[in-house]
Amino acid sequence: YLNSEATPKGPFVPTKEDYQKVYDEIATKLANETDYDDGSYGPVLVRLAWHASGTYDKETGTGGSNGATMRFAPRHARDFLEPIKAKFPWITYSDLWTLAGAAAIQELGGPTIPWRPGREDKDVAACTPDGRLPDASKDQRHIRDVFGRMGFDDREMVALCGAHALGRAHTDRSGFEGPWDFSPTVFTNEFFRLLVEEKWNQRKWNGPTQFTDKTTSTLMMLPTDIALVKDRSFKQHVERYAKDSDAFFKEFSDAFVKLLELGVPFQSKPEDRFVFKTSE
Ligand code: ZEM
Repeated sequence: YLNSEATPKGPFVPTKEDYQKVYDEIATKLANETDYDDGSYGPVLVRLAWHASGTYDKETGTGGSNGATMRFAPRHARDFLEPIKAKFPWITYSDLWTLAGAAAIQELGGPTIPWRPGREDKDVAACTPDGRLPDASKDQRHIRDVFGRMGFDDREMVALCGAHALGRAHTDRSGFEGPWDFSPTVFTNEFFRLLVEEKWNQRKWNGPTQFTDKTTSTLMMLPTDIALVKDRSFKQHVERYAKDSDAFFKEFSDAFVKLLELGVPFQSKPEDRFVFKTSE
């Protein structure tokens, strides 16, 4: 064009406003596409961000969201985000997936999740071995092994598991079935309240061991969820979060921000994190 030599363009460097546009696009798509599960793709976006990040190993520094190596595994959430990646091709998958998890938490009524970019996509060789994510049929020792490997303490482990206020289990995915509470598309401390206040019986069915609430027999808990009230140290935090929603929101946010950043070699500082505006 006319002035192309006079106005050389450097590489596109996205600003906070550009990332807010990606956020807004995710929020709009979440609001428009309500014909999925309980009416929102939000929970499955949160799960994608968690799975992408939860492979981190602090000893070897491997795994974590940097790399987006999970893009080689098909997922509902991935398909939901593909058109957004097409519209904003400059964002890496690993940044997009974590941003989408943060956006989903905020859009579903949860706490603010400050977020910063800086993840790169790597090829399949960077994939971590299978088996780094937790197994729901296990107990508190397993929870401590897996989340300890990522560098979390008991308090953070319990806070993070509070994400099970959102979404449900699907027999065709994990073998487990049902939602954890009565409002699976709203981020609340209900998961903890139900763990403390409800009586949980083992469900009689052909599927894997899971628990159901005595009052309605419509909700479920995984064995790892029940482990949170069997273990004395975990239980203290469950009881605290059941009583104090503000403490849960604050401590969940801190732990989720940490989760999404595990193993990422940021150029930016923690104080440079973006706080995205939630949709009206
Ligand atoms: Zn989950 N999770 N998770 N989790 N999870 C499921 C669903 C969801 C465990 C687990 O095995 C399962 C964290 C911790 C742990 C979410 C977020 C987070 C399901 C059901 C299982 C089996 C999957 C299905 O069938 O669709 C175990 C064992 C965990 C630790 C001990 C943490 C930490 C999370 C985020 C911070 C979410 C949002 C869902 C719901 C997904 C959906 O599709 O609705």
